[in-house]
Amino acid sequence: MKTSKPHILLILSAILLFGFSCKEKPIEKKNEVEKAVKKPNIVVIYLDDLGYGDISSYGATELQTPNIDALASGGLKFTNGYASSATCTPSRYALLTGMYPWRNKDAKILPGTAPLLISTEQQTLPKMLKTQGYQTAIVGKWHLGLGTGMVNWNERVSPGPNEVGFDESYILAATQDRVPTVYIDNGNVVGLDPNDPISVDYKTNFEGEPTAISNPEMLKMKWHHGHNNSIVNGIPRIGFMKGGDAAKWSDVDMADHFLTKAQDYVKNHKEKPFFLYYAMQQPHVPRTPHPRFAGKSGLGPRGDVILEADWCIGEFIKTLKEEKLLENTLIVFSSDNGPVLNDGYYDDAVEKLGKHDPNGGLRGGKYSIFEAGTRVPFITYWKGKIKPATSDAIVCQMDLLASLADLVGTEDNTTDSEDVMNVLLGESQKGRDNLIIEATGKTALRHGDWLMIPPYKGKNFREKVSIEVGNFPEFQLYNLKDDAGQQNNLAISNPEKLAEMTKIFESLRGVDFEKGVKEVIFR
Ligand code: NG6
Ligand code: CA
Repeated sequence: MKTSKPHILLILSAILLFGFSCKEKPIEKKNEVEKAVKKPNIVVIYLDDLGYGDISSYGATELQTPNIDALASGGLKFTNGYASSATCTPSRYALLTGMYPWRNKDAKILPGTAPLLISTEQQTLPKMLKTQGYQTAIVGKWHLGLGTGMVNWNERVSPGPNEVGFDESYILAATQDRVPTVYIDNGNVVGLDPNDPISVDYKTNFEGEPTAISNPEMLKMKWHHGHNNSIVNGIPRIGFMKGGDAAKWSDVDMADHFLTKAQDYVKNHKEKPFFLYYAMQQPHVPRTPHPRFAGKSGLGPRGDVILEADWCIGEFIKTLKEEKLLENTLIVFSSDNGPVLNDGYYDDAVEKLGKHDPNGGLRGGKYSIFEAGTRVPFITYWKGKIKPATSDAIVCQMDLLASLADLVGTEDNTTDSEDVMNVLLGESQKGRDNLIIEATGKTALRHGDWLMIPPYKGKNFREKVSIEVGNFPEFQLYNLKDDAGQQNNLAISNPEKLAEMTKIFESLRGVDFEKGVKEVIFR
């Protein structure tokens, strides 16, 4: 979205360019200008399924996350920071493209064999930054599809992150619980032995390959629902995979592995500004803490991997400091969706929960249109630039594209992303007026302190994961300021507010309830 504020970097550039243009060697001088107007590095640290209440700076008492807390206490801690969706793929789609995921019917949890969801023609956050001289990279979880159909994992896999704006990519294709369980380095499976080619299928097993059903004795982790296909490292996964033995990742080393990649990236890209999307895999299932962290939280593996993630973040920040990059790096910390305890494995997340509340008092969880689905920890940190504070402004990860465009001296008018850069820097409290949130195809409207959920069919309680997803046959209206836990539906007692909210929702979603629309789903 358009910014009204002339940008400081632009002005500086103009002054410097004007000054230098009068002198003799314009080309050399232009390089000096670029150096003088140094753009900040940008790092997005993105966790997977971390809840609003999962870190101590957001109220957790049973878990201590000192490194994330240092970002929160030294930066801006948002209390109304949103992912666009209550599941991974749509959230990541919105983060990278600046588009509402419900505009794309395929933006739903993808299998490991899904084609690339982002069109190579589409605007993306890394593409925008590249036009402004940035080096761009992703390290970690992708989950936005790869290739155009049948992927041959034994050749370079493309299109993928490198074709939508990332100069460099080191990823896991989908999720830690989905095959193929291999790292992919700029499109190539890492450590692949050509004599042991990889085949992947999400429908049928390969003859003779063990699964959780045929060979339960091979399991080190038990499945609860789903997750009963191929077994890798004793962990049953979603999908079938054959071959690629030497290339298979070690689950317990994954956090260290991605950390090293992220550290190496910043060490080796100091000459020009960089954008690093560090997409960590914790605390998504399967939760596989390194033995250094196993048992450390007392809350079972889910708590342990949160401690592990916090440690990784501390190490990563140390590297930025050692490389003298911290003062010139904007860090955005968040999570792709809310928390879930049992997401398909028996791993003590429920049994050892104790007093820990991953939701931080919010209703619902992952998959839910209630607040815990999309309201997540959201922190901006920039040493010496952002003053420590808490902000209640409404911000969404989808807004990073337009906001960062503003920061680096350009603009984006082509997406749903709104420029809230001043809010992310703590210079304004005026975030978004309206935000549509999404959960498994269902949408709701946040407007000011209010949240309106239209009627939805289907069950409210998703039994397998024990989460209320928010489906009710009537309209729901909550005042989140007075009722963060969404206990009092005011739809009947406040018809004026409901009518106002319904109108905004209808105009943003392009529907008309009065014309007999019963349910607004996008796939
Ligand atoms: C679900 C999986 C769940 C998780 C989720 C994706 C089953 C039964 N459940 O389908 O375990 O992988 O997909 O999570 O298979 S997300 O954070 O990437 O959206
Ligand atoms: Ca997720």
